[in-house]
Amino acid sequence: MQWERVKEYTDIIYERAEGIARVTINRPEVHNAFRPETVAEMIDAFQHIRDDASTGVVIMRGQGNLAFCSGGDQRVRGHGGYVGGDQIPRLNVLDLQRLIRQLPKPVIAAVAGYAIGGGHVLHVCCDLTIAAENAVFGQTGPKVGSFDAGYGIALLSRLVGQKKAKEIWFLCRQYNAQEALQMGLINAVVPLDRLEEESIQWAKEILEKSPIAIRFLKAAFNADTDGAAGLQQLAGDATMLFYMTDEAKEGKNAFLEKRKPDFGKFGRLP
Ligand code: 2NE
Repeated sequence: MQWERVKEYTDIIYERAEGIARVTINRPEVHNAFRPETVAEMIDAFQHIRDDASTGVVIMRGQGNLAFCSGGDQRVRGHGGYVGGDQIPRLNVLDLQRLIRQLPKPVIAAVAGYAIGGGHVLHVCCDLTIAAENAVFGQTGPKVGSFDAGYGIALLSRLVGQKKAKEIWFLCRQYNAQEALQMGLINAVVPLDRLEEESIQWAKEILEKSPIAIRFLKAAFNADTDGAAGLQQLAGDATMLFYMTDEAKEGKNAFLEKRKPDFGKFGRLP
């Protein structure tokens, strides 16, 4: 793969090749913990990916082999949130979680090393997770005085069931890749040196499929779990398709031409 840098950032690397976008958290000195600026850059990259018609699948990963992401950077955790250069306390990773969920393209987490704390929730928010044999999964919130009671609870419970999700949060244990696979937390485990290749293979298999079918399926999974926001996503996709029909165009054209719309010419399907 010839990865092309799409945009230059400080804390992340955003590349693309052959219909695949690759977003890498690039802070290996802190096991790829995120600060507000890291998250702002991720949001910018994912917004670009959303509008980029040439991209169909995203691979998200951490720099190096030791960590996918170790959650919020505890060095910049302040009073009421994580504090960046603008001195505003933020939990902007929650915005990123929603963006990953709402992106009309699958996001694959490629996990080498630790996916811990807020980094664990990020992989939970991704559509698929492929782990290297050295991957370690877990939540640390109650140990470090934090928690993510949104997707960190709702989605995790859907994946592994409430008893296991409570164990993960209440005991803050670490789980290896095989344990994660057994509990339905991830999709596959591969040797570390095959993680990249395997993630690309999964992405390519998705890229062979109908983009609109994949888009609707992702929205439907979200509609099942995300309440009105999930329904809105599915409904928005339905509107997008409806706008492509002659029937919808007749409504718009009639308004602009100041005439009564003739919807009678469109048949009604069973
Ligand atoms: C991940 C873990 C278990 C790895 O342990 P180990 O022993 O392999 O590495 P070590 O030495 O702890 O980490 C290497 C370097 O990375 C830094 C460490 O301080 C260390 O730096 P130096 O001492 O070499 O200078 N580092 C690692 N994680 C960091 C972090 N999150 N913030 C800042 N520096 C970090 C072990 O490193 C670990 O337990 N890390 C902390 C995991 C954690 O508690 N994350 C925050 C959870 S809360 C959260 O993410 C959150 C939320 O709950 C709600 C909303 C938003 C975020």
